[in-house]
Amino acid sequence: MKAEERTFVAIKPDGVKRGIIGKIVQRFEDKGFKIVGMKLLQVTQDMAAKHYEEHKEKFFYNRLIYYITSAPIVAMVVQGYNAVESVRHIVGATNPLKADVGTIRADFAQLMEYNVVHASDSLPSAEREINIYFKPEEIYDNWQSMSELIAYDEERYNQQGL
Ligand code: 3AN
Repeated sequence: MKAEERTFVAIKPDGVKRGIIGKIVQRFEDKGFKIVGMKLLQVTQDMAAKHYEEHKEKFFYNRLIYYITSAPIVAMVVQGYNAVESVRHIVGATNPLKADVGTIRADFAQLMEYNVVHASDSLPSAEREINIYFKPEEIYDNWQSMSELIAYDEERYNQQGL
């Protein structure tokens, strides 16, 4: 069953400071995903608390809030088939040591506390997180990506009754 989804991805302060924004964005573009929202922004204390509310009681919570607000992030809305699960595959396990080679965290990160990217872990989380970082009018889906135009010609298949 083909399902187009939207997920939230953030290049965290360590990724921005290391100058690897382009390399990370490239991974999602290479996969054929459509980036329908993207901006550099400074996460406020309020946004950070909302984003990480599930970790409020964890021992690493204060460091997590400090880290995510320590420099700007690049926030993205990434759209495509099974985007939530697929993007998590590309990102890799939370602990870079356990992440599969070829994933962003395995290839670019050493420590769990500085693991370069965030990606939503479920469709409800994606919706919640997109709403923290984006207004509806900041998401642009009124254009066709190369994958939509050329590679995934669903319309033609449907026209032919295939
Ligand atoms: P993910 O980012 O893979 O969804 P979460 O949501 O469990 O992982 O954790 C959010 C962030 O909290 C991680 N990216 C990492 O920076 C930090 N974190 C998670 N678990 C730990 C831990 N055991 N020790 C230190 N930091 C952690």
